[in-house]
Amino acid sequence: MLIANRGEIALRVIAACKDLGIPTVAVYSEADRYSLPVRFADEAVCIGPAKSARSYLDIPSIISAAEITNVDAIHPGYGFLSENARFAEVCKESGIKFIGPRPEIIREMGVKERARAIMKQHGVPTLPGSEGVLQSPEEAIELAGQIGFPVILKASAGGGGRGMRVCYKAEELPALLMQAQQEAGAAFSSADVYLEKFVTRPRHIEFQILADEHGTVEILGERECSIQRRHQKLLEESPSPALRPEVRERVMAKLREALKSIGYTNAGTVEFLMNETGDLYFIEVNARIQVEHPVTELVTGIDLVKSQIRIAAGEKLDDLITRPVQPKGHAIECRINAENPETFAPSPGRITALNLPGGIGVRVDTHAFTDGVIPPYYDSLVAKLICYGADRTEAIARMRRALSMFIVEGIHTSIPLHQRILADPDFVAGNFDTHFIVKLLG
Ligand code: MV4
Repeated sequence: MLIANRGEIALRVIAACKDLGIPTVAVYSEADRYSLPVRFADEAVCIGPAKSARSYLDIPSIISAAEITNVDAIHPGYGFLSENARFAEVCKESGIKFIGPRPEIIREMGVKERARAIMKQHGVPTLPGSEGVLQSPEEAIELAGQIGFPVILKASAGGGGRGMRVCYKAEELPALLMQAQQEAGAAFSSADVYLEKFVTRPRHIEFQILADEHGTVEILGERECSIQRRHQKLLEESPSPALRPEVRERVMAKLREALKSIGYTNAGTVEFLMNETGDLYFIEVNARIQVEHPVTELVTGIDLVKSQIRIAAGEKLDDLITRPVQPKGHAIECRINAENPETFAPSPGRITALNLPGGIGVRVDTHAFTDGVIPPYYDSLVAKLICYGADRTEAIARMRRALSMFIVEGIHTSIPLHQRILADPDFVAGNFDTHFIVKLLG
């Protein structure tokens, strides 16, 4: 198998392959020549210069590397080409199994108002909003009048918060629509925009999916991802301290049916917003493994990456896991980034000293090592510190202990910020939403 990625997720996929006895091929840019994925894979191929557009995003380079090494499959990890339907299609045309959903599903889920319509059709709760793409400012005003302000305009091809505009009154809607369309066109080469009721101060909750190629879909509980800054998640946990069991059960049942009927396969995440009454509303589907997947692995005992590979090999979910999955205990992940903890400016460079915490209930997923370099070209994730406990209190205690024993020298990291979060009374009480970090930093 070829791993079309870098950093900690490339190592994570190599680990799953080693557990399965599958030989691996790493691909790397010139900036990653001395990285751990290159050392631990059975083979390694340089695919181009540091800039992602000419290496980790370059489809012909990656396919060439796959052909010369004669691999059977490609795992895309997260980011880069992981949700590129064209890449999944090229893999298929080249006789290489892409570890992920079919290209048509990736494409369909990537059109956000399509995904929304499909979920709605299957009884998954969605927010009031447009039927599809907005056709005119008049239509937007009419619709917003019916729904009630505030409303949010979102890029159909968007994600991660780009191309979004919140609107509080009808007079401002035409200008905001133009801005959203302009930004969407520039960023995603599609100016399509749709409209939804705006949820103020939502919580962000997502469900982990596994689905085999024989029609079986399983939901592995949820992750609470509200602790974020500018759409970058900082801390995730499972289960959510805010989700009522009856809401969880109802949404999971609808979701299972929806995904089954669309023929979703492999791993995926379905994102929801929670409003102040504790109800969930679908926002989007991520057709890939996510950064925060270890949180689910710790509460379910299921190796999600290994499951992805075995599903892609045609195995049945019932031969992989015991259903229904019943998560147990509590897990929290802190994303340790190479950044200045005050300014959030990236802090790439050489790691001169490193101590990784361990002990009971502590897992570290990292590509960092002493004298290793965090290059400036890619995202700043240095390590994921994931702690497990029988309950949330124990998971928090172990996270505090592990953070206090985590040493990274030579670069700045977000460890001090994580210590502040873990010390905050509202966080400890489970009382927070997506505005938590803004409030914390005051
Ligand atoms: C929203 C919303 C409020 N109402 N949709 C931001 C990223 C994109 N995936 C969806 N986002 C939002 N959609 C409605 N109808 C607020 C956000 C949002 C947000 C969502 C999840 C996590 C953090 C966020 C931060 C700001 C805004």
